[in-house]
Amino acid sequence: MKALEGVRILDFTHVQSGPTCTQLLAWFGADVIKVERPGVGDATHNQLVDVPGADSLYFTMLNHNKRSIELNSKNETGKQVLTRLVEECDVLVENFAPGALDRMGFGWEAIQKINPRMIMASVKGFGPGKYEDCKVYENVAQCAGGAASTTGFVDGPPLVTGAQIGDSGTGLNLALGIVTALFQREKTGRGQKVLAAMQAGVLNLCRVKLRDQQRLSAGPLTEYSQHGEGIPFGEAVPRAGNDSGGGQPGRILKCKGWETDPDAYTYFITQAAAWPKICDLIGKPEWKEDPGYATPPARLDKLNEIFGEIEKWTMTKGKFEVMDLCNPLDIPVGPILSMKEIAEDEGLRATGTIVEVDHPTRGKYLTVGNPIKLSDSPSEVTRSPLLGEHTEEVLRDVLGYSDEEIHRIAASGAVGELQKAAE
Ligand code: CAO
Repeated sequence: MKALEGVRILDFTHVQSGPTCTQLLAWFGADVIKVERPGVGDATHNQLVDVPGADSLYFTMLNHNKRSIELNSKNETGKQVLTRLVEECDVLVENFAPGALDRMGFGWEAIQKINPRMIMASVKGFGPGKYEDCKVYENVAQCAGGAASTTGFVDGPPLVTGAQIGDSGTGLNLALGIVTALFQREKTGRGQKVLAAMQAGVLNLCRVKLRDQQRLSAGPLTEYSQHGEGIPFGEAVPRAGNDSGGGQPGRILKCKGWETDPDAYTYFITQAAAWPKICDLIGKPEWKEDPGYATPPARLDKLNEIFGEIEKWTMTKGKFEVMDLCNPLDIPVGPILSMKEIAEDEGLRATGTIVEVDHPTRGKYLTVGNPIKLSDSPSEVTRSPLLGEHTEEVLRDVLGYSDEEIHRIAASGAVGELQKAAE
């Protein structure tokens, strides 16, 4: 028994943000039926292809545990099939460009008429307002949500981050919105509309920067390295390099081998409680009592000097050695792990955070597993579907069409070639 067993999702998502959400719901046991345009499908099937003729990793890594049905939602017969799907499903999830669903004839009003219990969940770039009609991709959301202006170094341009906070981050928000709406439906019997805007999702993750924006009016942000460096603050929160976001100063420091290994670095936090042990470890015991260094406020204008001294020590050690030496002393540090190291990490495989999946056309590949572990709802990762692999199965088993009706639907051009499903 899985947590969301019995919940049926009409998955109209594509690219990354929406598919992240429905993949998560599938991992929790929902029956996710991905609707794809006949012969075309989600654009990511053919993006960043590494194995010619096979679905790309971009597609496979976002669409595990789902079924795929090819359906032309603009064809009259296709609309009838889609109407039946709306009747049979609990949730419709979509991340089309604004207005696309209305143009298909399946906007919120229409959906409610067909199935008042249906939850209609959407990812959009922006919420209601002046940008609501815009198409949006990950990096646009990172820029519009405040992440880019606060990422990077104070003397450099804004930067986007490799973590897909706009797409995958918003997919997580949408999944929470959906299960919350399902919970409420238990009491009201009604569906509702769920909206997760990417700009709002990114801003939500950048709340500490909105905090700092307001603190600026009370004076300089003393925990930012630029304060100790004598660089004045402007009107907006500046980029803070690798400073930690909280009140415990931290930096990325070089470790042994940094000259040739781009990831031979560690994150090092000078947590106040660990200060005496840090002083002993790096050979600066005199800093424990020296009033210029003994308290956190006294250290704020000397962070460059302090981290310079700590780095002299970390440069004599490997990044894992730093961890081994600091952890027993409760000094918070973290090695900078490369994707290669993460891919090879046995611990991550043991917990199912990274899993190996077999695929009929591309063979074995690695993917991320469910990052959320439920003790009573195991989630194993099964391969992504081929385009239209389950068209016939869904028409027959979910919608109850007879063989004759299925052939009539196929002849109308509403679905892809049926023999594909039979192969
Ligand atoms: N049958 C028939 N038509 C279909 C179909 C189907 N099964 N599935 C999709 N379509 C049609 C849509 O109806 C739409 O047609 P119209 O423009 O005529 O209404 C068309 O395909 C294209 O949809 P789209 O505009 O959503 O796709 P796009 O590639 O042009 O834009 C994106 C992609 C992501 C920019 C846009 O969908 C968007 O802004 N989405 C919301 C924000 C979002 O999720 N962004 C993150 C994406 S991940 O990086």
